[in-house]
Amino acid sequence: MDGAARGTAPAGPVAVDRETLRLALVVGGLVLAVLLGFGLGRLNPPANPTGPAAGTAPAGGDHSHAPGTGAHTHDGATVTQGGGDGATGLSISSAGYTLVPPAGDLSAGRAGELRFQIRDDQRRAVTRFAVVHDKPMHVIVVRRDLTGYRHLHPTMSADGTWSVPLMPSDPGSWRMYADFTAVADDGRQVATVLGADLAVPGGYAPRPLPAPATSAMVDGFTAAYTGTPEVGRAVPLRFRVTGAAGAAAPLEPYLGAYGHLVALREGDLGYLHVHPEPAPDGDAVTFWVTAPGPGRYRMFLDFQVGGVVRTAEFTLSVA
Ligand SMILES: [Cu+2]
Repeated sequence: MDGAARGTAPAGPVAVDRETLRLALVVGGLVLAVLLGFGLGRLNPPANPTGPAAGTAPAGGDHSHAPGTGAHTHDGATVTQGGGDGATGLSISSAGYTLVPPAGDLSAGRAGELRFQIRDDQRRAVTRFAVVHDKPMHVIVVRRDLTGYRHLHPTMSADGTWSVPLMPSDPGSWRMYADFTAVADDGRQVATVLGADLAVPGGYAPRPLPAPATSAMVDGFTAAYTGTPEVGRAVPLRFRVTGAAGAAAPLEPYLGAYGHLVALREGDLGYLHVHPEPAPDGDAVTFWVTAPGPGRYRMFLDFQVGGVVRTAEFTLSVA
């Protein structure tokens, strides 16, 4: 079930009619899809029902694809996009859609605005997007040394121009990813991740990637995971978050999932996005991760505790 069964509703400029979306999901029997639908690269629960996720996968062992669907095969459906090994976001143009990058008016330490359009293959600005994970557009911004990660939700004006406030912390070459599902004239939905560089003028002093680690502190919380990602094979990573004195900090749903995990590859900044299994397992949340290739990655886990969203960052080395 790809295509029509994505579990998403077309959205206009003001985009989010959540009741309609919810109803559409229920009617489609795809309530779980919204938990899995946003931005799946090859970091997916295995579609193979014999896999260890079978017991907890959505009905049919399926999941929906939405922004971020990479070169990716299951259930006989293939979506071709990305860099050929499963990483996405490497191209400014893919699947008939082009990211028209912003005018370069971003400055380090100064409040600015990121603006862009998505154009179709006839160079028209796209104005119809499906709401996936509560939003019609997800934007990730990161400096090329993998610092300064931000996950943003821009708003669209009637002419299809997306904008969101952005204040880059430091000068340098930054990368933006637009992760969305466009709705074509004929209603077809195309999930894509497009990427573009953003220049922030000034001296660029890249920071080295921190050493690999399986735990990370943020605002007094510790996020830690078990599991060892492998190339080309889905492996479960089980994340737990603890607060002061090591007490479990229950994760709360955020944008329709118990966490959002983005991995960016050192060297080409290939983009992977995965969502966890729909239900937590005790105090752990499981993400099925398939590393597209060997190398080092920076993983960013957005999680919500106590109504506040935080991001834990981990360097991962895949042999
Ligand atoms: Cu988002």
